[in-house]
Amino acid sequence: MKIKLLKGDITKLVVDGIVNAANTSLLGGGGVDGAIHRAGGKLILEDCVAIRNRQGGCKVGEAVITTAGNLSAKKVIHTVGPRWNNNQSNEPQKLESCYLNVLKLAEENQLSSLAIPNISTGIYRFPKGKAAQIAIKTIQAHKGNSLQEVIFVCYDEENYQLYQNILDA
Ligand code: AR6
Repeated sequence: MKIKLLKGDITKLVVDGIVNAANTSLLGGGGVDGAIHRAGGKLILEDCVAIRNRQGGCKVGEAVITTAGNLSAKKVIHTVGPRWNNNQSNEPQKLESCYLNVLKLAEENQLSSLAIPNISTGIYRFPKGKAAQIAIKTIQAHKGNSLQEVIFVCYDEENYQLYQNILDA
């Protein structure tokens, strides 16, 4: 499985799957979540509402999958990252669990390429360096079956530099 690094807007990518940093309500929000719902249109929200009605949203560390609506992708995988709480609420384990559950859904749905944003490092304020280590370690440990390519998509320069340094090392 190839791992790539890109800087930019994840909603513009042509890939099988786009990962969203959602919240437990699955009803949208700011940051990358807002951008994905705006660009993907109402079909994504409709799927999210159906999942809510079935199972009552999505817990921290878990993931759900929906259509990608108007995006140039087949699916969106929504995962809910932990809100940083001074490392007092198992945030690293919860973030790792996000990546593991995203990979599981990607494989189950036979996706071959996946774009992932820097989950929890915006509004949820998880320290970026620590989050990058967890993201890269968890993705690198995965033996791709359907998955041939994972693209880390950084929106801000700080995350991009952190990812580049770890991936180059
Ligand atoms: N493409 C790629 N990355 C982006 C984009 C984009 N278009 N926009 C922002 N980012 P955040 P969180 C980056 O805040 O910290 C929402 O309201 C951003 O620079 O989107 O997990 C949800 O509904 C940052 O590095 O997600 C939740 O309530 C990364 O995406 C809450 O925010 C994640 O930042 C989740 O907070």
